Amino acid sequence: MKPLHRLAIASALLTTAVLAHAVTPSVFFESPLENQTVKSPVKLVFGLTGKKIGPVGNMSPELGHHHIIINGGAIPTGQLVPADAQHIHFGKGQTETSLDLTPGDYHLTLQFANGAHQSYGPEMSKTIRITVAKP
Ligand SMILES: [Cu+2]
Repeated sequence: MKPLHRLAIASALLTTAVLAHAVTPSVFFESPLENQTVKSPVKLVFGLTGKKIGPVGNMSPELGHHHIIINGGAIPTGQLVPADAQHIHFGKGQTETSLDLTPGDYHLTLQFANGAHQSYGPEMSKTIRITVAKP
């Protein structure tokens, strides 16, 4: 094989590897699943790709922490995620939690936000519907 051909193949392989890693950042629920019926306390496991968990106060655009919004929805980009019973912050970098929920239907939103709790927007959120069964 001519050296130039070898270079072209190496370059093509490198391009493929780089494209494979250029994932769109997103969050998702590893559990529970969409439309799942669960029992309280509900164990939630958060998934994240394309960004990393970082400490509160670090404003790197690559970093942030999870939030759970109960029966709310995604927070617009740049807007502060409230801190109340409906909006739970995981500023210690937690990737799972357990929620006490009374029986009924819920929308749970996982929202990623930066080191100042400013939302990364709907693109970095995921909403699922679950039903909490009677004990
Ligand atoms: Cu926060």
